[in-house]
Amino acid sequence: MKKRIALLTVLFVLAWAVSASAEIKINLGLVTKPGSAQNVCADKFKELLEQRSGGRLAVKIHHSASLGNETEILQQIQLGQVQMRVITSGPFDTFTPIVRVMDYPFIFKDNEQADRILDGAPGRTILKDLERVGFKGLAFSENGFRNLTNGKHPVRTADDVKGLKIRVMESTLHKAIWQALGANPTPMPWPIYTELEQGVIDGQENPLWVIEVYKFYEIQKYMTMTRHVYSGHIDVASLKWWRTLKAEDQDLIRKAMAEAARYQRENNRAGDAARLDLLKAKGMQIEMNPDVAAFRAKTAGLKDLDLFKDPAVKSLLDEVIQATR
Ligand code: EAX
Repeated sequence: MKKRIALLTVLFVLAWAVSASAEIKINLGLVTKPGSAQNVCADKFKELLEQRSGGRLAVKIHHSASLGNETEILQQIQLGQVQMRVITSGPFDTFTPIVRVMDYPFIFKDNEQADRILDGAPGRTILKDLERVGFKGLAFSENGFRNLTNGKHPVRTADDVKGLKIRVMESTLHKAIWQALGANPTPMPWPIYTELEQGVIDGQENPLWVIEVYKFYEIQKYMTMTRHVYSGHIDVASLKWWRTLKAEDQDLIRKAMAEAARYQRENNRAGDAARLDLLKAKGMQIEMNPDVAAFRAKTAGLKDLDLFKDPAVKSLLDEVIQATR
């Protein structure tokens, strides 16, 4: 026992020594807890970057919103107080509207289409645009396709959503989606377990991993496989900080994050079938074949709203709609 404590002490001291001697220290902020999709990507990034730089670059992960909520961390990144983060794309849209294209309802049929667009020219346009507002966009990892859960009643078609108080991300587009569907959308930062438990909100929408990791099966009886939005993460650095780095280090970071993002997407997708089984076993009543056409019809007009009036945003949306037909 004593030996083990001594060994642990040595390991901690070594770990500190490594990061203390690191030339570049990177604080990476997350709002999610360990085991979450964002954390899987961040952990892989840390591992790859520290290994490849021989510890010259070190990453400290601040999870569970210990640095603040989504919007607050993005502001810290703009100021260069925090260097990096992995975050769901939704809350970016109050900083720049172009991210609404990737969160547009029912735009991607499947994972392959999402990869093709986000790893291709449209994805590069989105990452580049982020520089206007102080972010260096590096890669896309993912949350996955979002599904609706609620504690009131089964939802099969869009009309069943009417009047449900649904928590949405702090995103103008996501609020508009649920308004169009006839729900009563309430924007809130993450996490939201207590609000669901206390009935402040009736439901929420998120991919399967979230419903599992955050144990929503304890407090939400009904799930509907709406897959209404493909929810990516945008993995970013502070542009202010990025410009202080040598090209060689930028390259190390860019490559490590691209690889971590690819790893995380595969990891996330590989787990989905088992997650669905688990949620069923936990007693959730799951509607596997909702009337998606009805959901689509109610949200089809969103592209004509002011949300998409910026010409660059509108033209990228049209391009992606064409490319995913
Ligand atoms: O990434 O806020 C949200 O609904 C996100 O999807 C959640 O933090 C998991």
